[in-house]
Formats: sequence, C-alpha cells, structure tokens
Amino acid sequence: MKTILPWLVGAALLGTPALSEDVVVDMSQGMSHEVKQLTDPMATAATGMFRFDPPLVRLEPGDAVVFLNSRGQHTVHSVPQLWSAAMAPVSISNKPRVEMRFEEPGVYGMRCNRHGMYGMAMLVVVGGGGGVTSIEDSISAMKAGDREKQAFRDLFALSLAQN
Ligand SMILES: [Cu+2]
Repeated sequence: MKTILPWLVGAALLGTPALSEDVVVDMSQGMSHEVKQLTDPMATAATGMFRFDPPLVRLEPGDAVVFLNSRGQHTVHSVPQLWSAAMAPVSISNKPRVEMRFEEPGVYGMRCNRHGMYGMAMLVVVGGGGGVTSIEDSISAMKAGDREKQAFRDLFALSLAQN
C-alpha cells in the first residue's frame, strides 16, 4: 500500500484569495506542456465530450503549461480544495493562449467553469506533488457534482499509479 505524502489543503489556509489573471512566463526556463481545451461531439462518453487534453500533466518545478483555447466556451479555473497554497489561484477565460509556469512542487486541480459538471477537469502534478492533506477529504469538500468529483478521483488515481 502506497502512502500518500502529507498533502495540505491550500484553500483552508488561503481563504478566498484574489484570482490571478494572466501569468506571463519566460519560456527560456523549463519545458512547456500544451493543454488543449476540446469540444468533441464524436466522443462516445459524456465525460469525453468536453475535456482537457491531456487531463493530467506532470511537471518539474519551473516548467510551464500552455493553456490553449480558453475562448468563451471553455475556461480554466483552479479548484480551491485541490490547489497547493504555494501558488496563486488561476482564472483564465477568453484567451486563446496562456502560458503559466509552476514553480513549486504540489498538486493543482483545475476545471472548466462551463463544463466542470460534465467532468471537464484536469490535474497538474509538479515534482513529487503534495499540498493536499487528504485527496478524498478535499474532493468531498468541493462544491461539485458527482461526475466532476469522480473525474478528479480518477485523475489522482492515475497520478499515483504513475509514481
Ligand atoms: Cu469547457
């Protein structure tokens, strides 16, 4: 049985922090990983119709994620219960391309404001992860439907299976 590292609930410590808008990244440092936001009418499962691609990204500290296609239909918003306190929350909408560098190890859960209810969720794990005390407690504390919570459970399970 794999022990889960001491994760710490960032949201409880942060309260309701101000959302950061654009985060400008110097791409000369670290690698960048593109994450597309897709609407796929051919998807066979409802959870696949609206999705981040890929939904799980592992980074080294200093690497960046390039969020593509936050245009009206899709957004990227941090989930307070699944967000390491080391980094300011994110709120991206109406931007075709936003680069964001993740400097601190931790886990960072994000959702689309419009399609989170359909399971449009994603997880960034930086370095060894950490930052959330209990995955299940944090997910339970989310104000979200079962489909979205299950999407995050699946992403955490996938991330732990890859360790
Ligand atoms: Cu969306």
